[in-house]
Amino acid sequence: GPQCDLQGLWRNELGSNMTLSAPAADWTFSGSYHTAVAATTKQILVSPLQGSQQPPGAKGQPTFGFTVQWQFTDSTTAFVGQCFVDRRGKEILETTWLLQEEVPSRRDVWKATRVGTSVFTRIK
Ligand code: B9F
Repeated sequence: GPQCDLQGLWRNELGSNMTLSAPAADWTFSGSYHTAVAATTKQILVSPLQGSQQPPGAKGQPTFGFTVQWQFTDSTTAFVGQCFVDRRGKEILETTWLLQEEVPSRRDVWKATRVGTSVFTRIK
């Protein structure tokens, strides 16, 4: 079937946009993330991401992971997921994320991590 290509411009259900670069020879990639939501009064800044993927196998629907270092807050989000091609040949990224908030002390670690799922579709 058709291969799923991570490179390009993607949008999720929140309206967040990200661009992913072509993978390097070792299947690492970089990109940028523009979140549509932030739950903070701070101004949202486009933030860098770094990731890697499995080499596309026979099915061409590789798993991948990347982390985003937010440029406007002391927190990090890690995404893992898989790239799928549907019957119409449309590419979709099905992901799960962990958002780690910086907390003042170990006493607060219990509330430091949020989890969610996100679906990205290609816009370019
Ligand atoms: O909302 C995050 C944040 C961290 C500390 C103050 C604000 C930063 C942006 C995260 C964006 C997330 C969503 N956007 C998206 O596209 S990453 C997963 C979601 N998918 C207050 C304290 C901790 C969170 C909110 Fe904060």
